[in-house]
Amino acid sequence: MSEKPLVAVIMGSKSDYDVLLPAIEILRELGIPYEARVLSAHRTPDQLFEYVEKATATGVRTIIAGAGGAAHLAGVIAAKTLVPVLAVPIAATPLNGLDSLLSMVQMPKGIPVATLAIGKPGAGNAALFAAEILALNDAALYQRLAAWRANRAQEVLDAKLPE
Ligand code: RP5
Repeated sequence: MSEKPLVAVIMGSKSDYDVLLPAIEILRELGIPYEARVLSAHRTPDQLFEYVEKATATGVRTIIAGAGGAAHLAGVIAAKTLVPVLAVPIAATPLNGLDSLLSMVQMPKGIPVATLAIGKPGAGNAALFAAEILALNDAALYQRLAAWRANRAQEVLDAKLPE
């Protein structure tokens, strides 16, 4: 997107991309400028901090962080900024995302991380949550979000079951 990003989607590995795609798709659908990056808390900590500092200084207002395993990505990002951090646990190990979920949701008091569901549903909801945050100060986005939700309701009402 060419506009200045309002949301940063950060993933710990390129292998997380597929799971975070629903977040990216919803941001696109709602017309929210975003930027997606692969940055790891343990493999590229310096570059991660550098990016978070720069992104938040230049307009990013919500950060979505997806990672698997001992997922400290969202927590270390939250430690470096007051911009809200929405975490998406990813099933990347034999523990199927429970490891990542607990790592994200069990942040010690003082540094909050808002943790969504494991995997793609959580990724989609992270984007919707980011949209809700941004819509508090953006009436046009609020309308797009309301229309998006109304369409989902209509899909349920229009559902046809086999005879
Ligand atoms: C985490 O380890 C990443 O977020 C990813 O979910 C997991 C596996 O990473 P790769 O080995 O695929 O790079 O840091």
